[in-house]
Amino acid sequence: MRDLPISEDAFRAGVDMRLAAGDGVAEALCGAARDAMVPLWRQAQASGGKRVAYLSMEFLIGRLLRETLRAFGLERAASEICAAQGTTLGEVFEAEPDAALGNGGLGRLAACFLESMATIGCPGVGYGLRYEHGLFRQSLVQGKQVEAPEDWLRFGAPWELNPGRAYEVGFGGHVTDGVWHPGERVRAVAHDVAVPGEGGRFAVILRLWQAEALRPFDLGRFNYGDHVGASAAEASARALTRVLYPDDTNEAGKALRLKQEYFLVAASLADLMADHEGALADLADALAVQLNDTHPAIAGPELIRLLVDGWGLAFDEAVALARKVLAYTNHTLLPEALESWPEGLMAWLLPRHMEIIRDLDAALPEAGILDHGAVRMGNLAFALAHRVNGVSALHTELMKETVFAGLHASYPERIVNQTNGVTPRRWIAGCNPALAEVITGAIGDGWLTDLERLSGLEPLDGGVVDAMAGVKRANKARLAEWLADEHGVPVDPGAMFDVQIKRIHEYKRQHLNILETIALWQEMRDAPEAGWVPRVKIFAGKAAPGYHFAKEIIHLINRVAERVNADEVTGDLLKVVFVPNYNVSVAERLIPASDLSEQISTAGKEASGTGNMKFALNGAITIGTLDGANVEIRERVGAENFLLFGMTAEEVAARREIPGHAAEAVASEPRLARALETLHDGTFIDDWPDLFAGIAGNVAGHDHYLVASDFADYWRAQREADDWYADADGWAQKAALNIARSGWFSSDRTIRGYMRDIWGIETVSA
Ligand code: GL7
Repeated sequence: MRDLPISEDAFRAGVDMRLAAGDGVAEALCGAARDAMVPLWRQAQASGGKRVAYLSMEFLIGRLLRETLRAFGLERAASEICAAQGTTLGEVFEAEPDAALGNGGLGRLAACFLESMATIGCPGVGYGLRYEHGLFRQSLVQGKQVEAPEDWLRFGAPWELNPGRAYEVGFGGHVTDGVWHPGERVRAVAHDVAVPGEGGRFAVILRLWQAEALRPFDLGRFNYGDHVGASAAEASARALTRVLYPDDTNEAGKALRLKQEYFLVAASLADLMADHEGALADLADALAVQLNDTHPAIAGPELIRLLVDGWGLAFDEAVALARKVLAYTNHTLLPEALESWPEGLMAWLLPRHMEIIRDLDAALPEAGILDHGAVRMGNLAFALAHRVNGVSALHTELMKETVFAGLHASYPERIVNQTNGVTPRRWIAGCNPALAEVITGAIGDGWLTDLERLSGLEPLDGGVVDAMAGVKRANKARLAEWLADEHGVPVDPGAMFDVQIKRIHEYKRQHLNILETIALWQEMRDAPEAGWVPRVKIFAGKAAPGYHFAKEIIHLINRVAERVNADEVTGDLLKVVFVPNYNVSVAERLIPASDLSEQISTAGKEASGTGNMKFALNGAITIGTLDGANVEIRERVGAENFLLFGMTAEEVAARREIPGHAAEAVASEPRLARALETLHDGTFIDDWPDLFAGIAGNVAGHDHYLVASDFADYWRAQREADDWYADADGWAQKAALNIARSGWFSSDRTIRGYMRDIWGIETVSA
């Protein structure tokens, strides 16, 4: 085994130098840690064998300092440096802005994947966009979501390395005799962030493209007196990578978004082809390109264009070669999220690609690429991939039966499953170090890079279960303090912490949760002495700015919180908290302190979920439907350690066909009917009693997401949760079993699956 690229001494010297140069402590630590990675960065760039390029419009990386220091074993040295400077490492960690270059699960998965690749030694590179503004900052004004731009670069970019690579990317223009003459060109400039793996022996590069003008400043125009216009080209180019589209699963079919997608793809493929040294025929032996959802699906036509127009391959040969290189991951079945671009827009922005797409459609009529004047990106991605994967067992089966039924019939070998995973470095060791210590005490080192070793916690030792319960108590006490100090809500740390944190979306059914909360509050008020198990209901999540219904749900939760938290009758029996500005760092704070994990989507809608895995690994018990990876979590942790409720995907489909299903469900469930009343009788907002009537009308009316039909069973499961929690030892046992049996949900396992089944790549030893 090679020595680490940095010793504690070298690190300290690096920090000293930067402090002497006037950097702050945080900048000095980041800078020295980054410089420590330069050898790994060089090594990762020089990879000789086959490698994978992971193309994604989103990488939700979060903070990097804590993870980097841990990977290199530099935490102790860093703490000492902080102490000498009169601060603490914790404070410095808190000062780092979250890099939120993603919306939610899809982007966070991409970040976990890079870290896992670096840990297990999978040669690869991530390609994304360097959005100046990541996902918006959410604040609450009178309970309503207000968006402000997030500025993660406000302190500069201490993690970036400059590879000195740039490519021209064209748009628009025309095609003459098969040659594309773009009407507009911009430059894509690379900014690298090295993601180190555990032990700091290997790193994966995340290469983020920023758009710049070819000629940033027009001196002629300036001299002529047009002082603003002189910089117009720069402003227009910069707009390309200015903001992340803040939509989660709803696609906004905007030209700028398509431009962003092509910009990512064109720059990344140009970079990869520039690095390809062998014969063209060997391309697929040197390179695998993974498309993270359809967002980079224009990579298919772009690669064919490069091969045909640039390298002179015949169209059929180019298609075959492109397909050997490309693979596509589908992350959602929601119809509104399946990208499709009008042919007119595609032809205007990318005329040569549109020709190629038409040729593909003619050559592969069974693929259904063109449909009613639109390019269906899922079908295009499928047609040009040698493997198409879903992200949980259930989701993959549903893909075969629904969106891709026709394509699956034509290409039965193509669809495979790779159930998602999460990196245990960040999601156990980083965010819950005390739990990691208990685990190491029980089963020794090594589990962080071989998570299935968690099964060695069984048979459970009473002392270990108690220690885990103690860690949970301490985490909850710390969270309670933070909720009181930062958010002004005092809560009882002994209460059950019941947590739903994720994007706000009808299919994720935060409204089911808040309606159950209202019903619970009502029953508690009716009989406050009835021996209730105290609860703290915690919510967090952002709504897409244009998603009105999701924003109403946020508003409702906050209004309920205001009323319930001030209620002296229920007092500490029930508190409701909406934590603003949910991001990776907030998740890292909440998950280790959670008892109950809410995974309550309408069955068939959540492709996988990854939060569900993080909670189980931190000893929370799931209350959930048979949806996405919940199914596999339940199989592994055991039905007796999982609070199941609700209809199956099949039952959901059947139920929807029954006219009046919601009204019937409401009529047969007085608790729900009574809770719905409060949405238009002024209970939560007396000067505008009808404000939430829209939500009530939806649930009792059309109710596409079957909130009403699943309510009674959800209530039942929640009361079962109360009973379980009342038995503290029994709960601690179940929580410990969730930890011991969730080792399979490491993203290391997922990446090994991609390497074996999709990429055909072997690990390298550093
Ligand atoms: C998502 C799915 O909704 C989510 O269930 C899944 O865990 C994640 C990663 O595979 O991908 N698909 C999607 O479009 N977004 C997701 O989070 C935004």
